[in-house]
Amino acid sequence: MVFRQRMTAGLRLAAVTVLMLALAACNATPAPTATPVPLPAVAVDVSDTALTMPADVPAGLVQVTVSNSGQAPHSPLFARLNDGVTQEQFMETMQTDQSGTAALALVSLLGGAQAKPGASQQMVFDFKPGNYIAIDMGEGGPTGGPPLMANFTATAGSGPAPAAPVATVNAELIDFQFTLPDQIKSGAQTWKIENKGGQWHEMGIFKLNEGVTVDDVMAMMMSETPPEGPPPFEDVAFWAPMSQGQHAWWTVDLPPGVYTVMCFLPDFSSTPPTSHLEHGMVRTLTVTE
Ligand SMILES: [Cu+2]
Repeated sequence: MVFRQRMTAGLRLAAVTVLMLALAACNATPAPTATPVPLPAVAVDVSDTALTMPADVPAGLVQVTVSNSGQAPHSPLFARLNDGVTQEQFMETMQTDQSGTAALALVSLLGGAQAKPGASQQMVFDFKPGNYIAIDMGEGGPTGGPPLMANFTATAGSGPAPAAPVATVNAELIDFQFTLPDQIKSGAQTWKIENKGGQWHEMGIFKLNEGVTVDDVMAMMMSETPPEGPPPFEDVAFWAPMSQGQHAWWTVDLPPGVYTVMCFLPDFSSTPPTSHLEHGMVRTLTVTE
């Protein structure tokens, strides 16, 4: 009797051991997961004389890499033409309308990152189907001839949608403030930029020289007379104007330091238009090791 009980207990133990081993084996095998859909990639090349990119891009989330092969910094701005607006109409309006407000009414601006000479920038846009322009006012602007432009069309596909990038920094643009963390880590960070305001906004990111304050920079920017000597800050990064309701992701790599973020765009609701900077659209950002 005692022997039988022992044997039964032994069998039970064996059964439990087998079951545990089986469970362990199950845990060791990764559960099947859906293969992540990679973001479609679009390459944009900008030089001092041309802006080239594919004429057709997928609608939805698209990773855009802007590479600058020129000698000057370039900031291609991506814009969706409102439904029914042609590129010719937009160009004509831009040339005839000095203030720029009529041309602006024809498009939604998605922004875009400035690429320094020989460098590239990565961003992710969420393209609604439609017709777009990429326009660079940089060296081709007021002093250097006509702006550089490319047209493209975003068409919806039938495949599964890629997942949105995971942001490590959230940047919200409102009238007239930046909502940003006080501190971020150095190295490549994915910023999600959202314009939650009622006006257009941009981000100029400047690294302050040792001992320079935001007030010093503000005084310099507001000054009527151009300052003498080199500026007390470094123009590190720039995100081009973005219309209200738009969002995008941008991979920004900032070295440690103290930065100021500013928006210089005009507020067309005031007469004469005052800059968003004058409305207080300035923010200090510290980048730590
Ligand atoms: Cu602004």
